[in-house]
Amino acid sequence: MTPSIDELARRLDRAQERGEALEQHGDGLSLAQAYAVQAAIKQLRIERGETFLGPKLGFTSRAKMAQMGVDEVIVGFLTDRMQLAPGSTLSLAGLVHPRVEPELVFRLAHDVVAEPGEDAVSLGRRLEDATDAVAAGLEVIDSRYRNFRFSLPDVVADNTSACRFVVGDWQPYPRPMSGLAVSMLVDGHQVSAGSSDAILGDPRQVFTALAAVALQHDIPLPAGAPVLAGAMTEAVALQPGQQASVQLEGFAEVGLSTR
Ligand code: OOG
Ligand code: MG
Repeated sequence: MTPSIDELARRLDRAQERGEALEQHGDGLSLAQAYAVQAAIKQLRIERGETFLGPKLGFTSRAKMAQMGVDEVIVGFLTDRMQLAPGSTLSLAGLVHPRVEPELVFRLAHDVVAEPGEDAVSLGRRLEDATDAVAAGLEVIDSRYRNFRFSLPDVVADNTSACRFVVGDWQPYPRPMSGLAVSMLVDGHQVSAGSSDAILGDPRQVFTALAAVALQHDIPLPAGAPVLAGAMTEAVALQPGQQASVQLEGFAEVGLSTR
């Protein structure tokens, strides 16, 4: 028998809490069911006292799509417990196989609610108009599936591998965001490099991309939300005792340590 949405949510939630790897669900799950599982996990976390902050996008760059063999933009959720201050030390105990990746983070100044019948272009424009700040950031992702392998519905159900994130200094938005060089360093050595244009050809495209998924899967877009735009390079495995940081042209370096 196929497990219910609630049962899948409980299993994935437990795996996220304990850092356990599960078998993939494979083709048994539709994308709509996967977003329902993700929403049920969000509800469980809210019931435990976490605060929903905002959405994160995944697979907005070719580097990430190629690394993971997936080719559609996905959206997950961020909570206060996932956020770490810049320069924090993250214990990798209790994580399955964490990886780090460089992110752009936009901030919504006010709630954005879709009008009845509104399309993604219009909602995307309103999302960009609502954005008052942008920062460099990094995300620690950790798939709860064995060997970091999954189908598109699998990874959506697992909250798009979301685990922890760090946001650097905010700068006012609008500001030019196209063609900014980015590199990720681990212990001072460059481990990946790219450009902000890795995000959908131009990072401003994330607003329409987010709007499209938000309209289809009922994703809330609240005031103050940090919006992770999706990694600009492939992700790199993290080990205890490392220092990882992101250098984005025009922004202060932002990083974390592991233990
Ligand atoms: C899914 C997470 C994707 C991004 O920035 O593309 C993501 C994964 O790679 O496991 O967060
Ligand atoms: Mg990411």
